[in-house]
Amino acid sequence: MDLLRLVKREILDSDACIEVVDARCPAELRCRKLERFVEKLNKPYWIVINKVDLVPKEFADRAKKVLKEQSNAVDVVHVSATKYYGFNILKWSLKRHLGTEEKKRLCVFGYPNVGKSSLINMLARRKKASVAPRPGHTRGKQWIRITRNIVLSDTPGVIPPEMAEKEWRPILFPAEDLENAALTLLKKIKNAEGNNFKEVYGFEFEEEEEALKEIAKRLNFISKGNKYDTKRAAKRVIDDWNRGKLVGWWL
Ligand SMILES: Nc1nc2c(ncn2[C@@H]2O[C@H](COP(=O)(O)OP(=O)(O)OP(=O)(O)O)[C@@H](O)[C@H]2O)c(=O)[nH]1
Ligand SMILES: [Mg+2]
Repeated sequence: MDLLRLVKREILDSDACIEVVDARCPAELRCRKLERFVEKLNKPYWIVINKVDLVPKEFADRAKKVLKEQSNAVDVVHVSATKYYGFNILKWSLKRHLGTEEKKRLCVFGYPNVGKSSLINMLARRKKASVAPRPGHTRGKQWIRITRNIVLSDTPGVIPPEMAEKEWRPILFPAEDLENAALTLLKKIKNAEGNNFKEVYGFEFEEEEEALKEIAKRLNFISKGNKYDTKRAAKRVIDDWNRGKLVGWWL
């Protein structure tokens, strides 16, 4: 499955694009290479900072300012797709720049788990795109009308994890080395501007490997030979991050 080819095809098929990023790490999980691809095609794009409900407002505001300065996006908008926050602001912004007459096709792209399907559902105002599907399930593409003249592709472009910085790949590929993924994520969270690690797991940590062992101990994850099951703990950490229970924020 060539995800890059698919996401590029989505972009080529559209008049404008929305790049979705996760509010917890908005700069690390944007894809400059694809932004440049869109720019070369002379198509306007928006950056949507999704999951803003998970971070302090001050941080979300700063992230928006930074992304506005450092990208050629038409606009950068705060959204919480699952809480229906930001819906009108995004729609107004799209209408202001795309007009209200000529028919425009819009596509959504972003790394796995940033909330592309949730955003499409919010914009469609009904359950259309299935949330948390595995990429690649086949279904005829549909265009969803979001304003009188703007239609949205119901098939988001998934940016291949290989396009992300190397350390992110195992985190974005759920099947890859989970322990390595969790250790990388914990390191990022430890050095983040803020995090809720203690709230979630009940202790603070200095060293990531010790943290995984402590999580296994506290959750009573024991493997054969009476050892702490750090693999299971790693899976829990990645799941908690993906579900938005574990939060850290950094630019
Ligand atoms: N807290 C919070 N969680 C969100 C928000 N948007 C999406 N999520 C959650 O993030 C997870 C991923 O959302 P999806 O919409 O499936 O993300 P996706 O980008 O389509 O993911 P893939 O299809 O795997 O590429 C789900 O658990 C959602 O409930 C949001 O605004 N706030
Ligand atoms: Mg999806």
